Amino acid sequence: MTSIKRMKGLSISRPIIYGNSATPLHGKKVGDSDHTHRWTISVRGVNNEDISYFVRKVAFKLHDTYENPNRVIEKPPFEVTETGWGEFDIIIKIHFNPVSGEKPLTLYHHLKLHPYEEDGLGNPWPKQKPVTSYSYDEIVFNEPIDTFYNLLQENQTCNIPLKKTPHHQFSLQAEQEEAERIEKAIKSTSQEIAKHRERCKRLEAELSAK
Ligand code: SLL
Repeated sequence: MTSIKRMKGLSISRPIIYGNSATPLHGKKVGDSDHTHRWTISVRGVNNEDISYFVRKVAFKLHDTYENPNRVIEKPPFEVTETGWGEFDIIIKIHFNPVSGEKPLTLYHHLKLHPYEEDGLGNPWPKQKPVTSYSYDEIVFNEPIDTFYNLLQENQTCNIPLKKTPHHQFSLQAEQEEAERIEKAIKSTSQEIAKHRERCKRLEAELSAK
C-alpha cells in the first residue's frame, strides 16, 4: 500500500463566493404555479474562474416543497436555477476532488428573494434590479495530501481585489471598511453601556439616600 504523505505544518486556501440572485416574475406565471420569483444559487470562484480542479461536485438541498430537492451538480457552473414563492435555507455540500482525501464541506445559505426596503443609498429598491445575497469565504486545507497540494499550486486562483470596483462586491478595502465599522460600533456600544451603568449607580445612590 502506498502511504499518504501530508504537508506537515502547511495550509493552503481557496476563495469562493456562494449565494443567490433573484428577480421577480411580475405576474408572469410559470405554468399554473403561484411562483413569484426566478432565482439562481451558485458556488463560484472570485472571478467566476473554473474551480472544478479542486471541486468535484456540489449538492444543493432545497426546501422539501420542491420536486427532487437534492440537486447534485457534477460540473461547472455549480449552480441551480429555479422559480418559487418563498425564502428558505439551502444546504450546500461541496465535495472535493477525490485525490484530496478531504471530507465534504457543508455551508448554509438563506435564499433571499425580497430586497431590503432601500438600495443602500436611501432610495427605494428599483423594481427590475435583481436582489442578491452572496457570501465570500476561504476554504482552508490544513496539512493537505501532497498530490492535492501540488494540484492546488499548479492551478491559478483569483483573489479578491485590493480596491473596491463596481464588478466586485468583495475586496480587501471593503473588508477593512467593515472591520472599522465594527470597531466603531463596539466602541460606541461600550460607551453607551458605561453611561447607563453610571446612571444606574447614581439612581441607586439617590434611592438609598432617601
Ligand atoms: C416560507 N418557510 O414559508 C418558507 C418556505 C418554501 C418555498 C418556503 C416551492 C416551489 C414549488 C417554494 O417556493 N417553496 O412548490 O414548486 O416562506
